[in-house]
Amino acid sequence: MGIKGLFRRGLKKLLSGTAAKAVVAATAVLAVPAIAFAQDLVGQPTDKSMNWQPAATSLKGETIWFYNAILFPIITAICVLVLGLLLWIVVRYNKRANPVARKFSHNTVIEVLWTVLPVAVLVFIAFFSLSLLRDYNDMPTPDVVVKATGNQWYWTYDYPELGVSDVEARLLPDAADLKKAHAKNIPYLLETDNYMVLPVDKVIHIETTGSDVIHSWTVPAFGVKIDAIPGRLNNGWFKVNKIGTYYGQCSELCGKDHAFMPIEVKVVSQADFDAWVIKNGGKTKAMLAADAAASASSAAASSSAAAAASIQAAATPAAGAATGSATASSSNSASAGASSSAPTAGKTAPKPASAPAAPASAAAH
Ligand SMILES: [Cu+2]
Repeated sequence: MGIKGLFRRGLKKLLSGTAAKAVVAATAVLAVPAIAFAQDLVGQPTDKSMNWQPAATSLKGETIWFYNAILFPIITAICVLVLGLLLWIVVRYNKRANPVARKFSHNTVIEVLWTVLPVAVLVFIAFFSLSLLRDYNDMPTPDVVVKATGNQWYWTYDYPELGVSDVEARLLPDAADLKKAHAKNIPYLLETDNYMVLPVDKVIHIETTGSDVIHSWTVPAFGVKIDAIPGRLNNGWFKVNKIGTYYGQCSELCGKDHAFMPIEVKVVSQADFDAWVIKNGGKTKAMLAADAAASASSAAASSSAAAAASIQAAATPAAGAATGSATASSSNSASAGASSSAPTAGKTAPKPASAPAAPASAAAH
């Protein structure tokens, strides 16, 4: 983040300079849809809008910044330069303006320039592109793991850690009909019967796979597009910073109903998410932690009971030895039994069972 942050600050300073202001203004005119940006719907396409969907994750925010601040000005500058050169040649060197053409080949300066400049432009882009790519791959510790399986032609969602499975999401029949969708005020070809539910402001680890052919789980507002490939588990992460409903579509041509397997994600508060998990037969993180604590304490109790039993087992032949009736072989087997149960008891319970075995042999004297 350090170098990139510095670079960004430098670039922003540069962009605030008067000389660059004209360029920025020209860019702004070309990027007219930016005006419509404020009214853009969250998580879904907006009529007559041309720009990116508003970002709901930091990754998407970075992606939009990368495009608007780095790629778009470079693309615009190169297009203007090439168009200008073409127009110049058309006007200055046409048959009328330049009847006798000069005949020469090679110009070392120009050849070096048109080799070095594109390389420099690509290296400049790569600097930001690779750092963005690193942010995509540098996954923080996830709060929720969700698996999306692409099927012809619907999505299945599982929450392996929380015990929620087989949430099948299909296109809502009314959303498949333009008139009905408009009448019900639901987005055409995007609304599903079930959906992926996620908590807000939490790191989501998404895993994708396909059950038949290759699909792609894509939600533009999250800046996430991950192929769902049969036999593979692809993964990515995101953290949604706003409660709401977000829509996406399968983005890998997967068959005749490829256009009819949309993605709907409801991002809710942690409390609502927990309630949804319980309603769907799963357990919340808090419940799982309580379960783990309970099973750990019962395991500790049973292991301490085992330890007590082994103490008794060790003590019994010792008592026999004290009376002189125990043979050497019986005391051997008893101590072997005590030592075999001791390590397992020692792992979970702090009470070691091997200690009392010593007094047993001492008592034999
Ligand atoms: Cu698909």
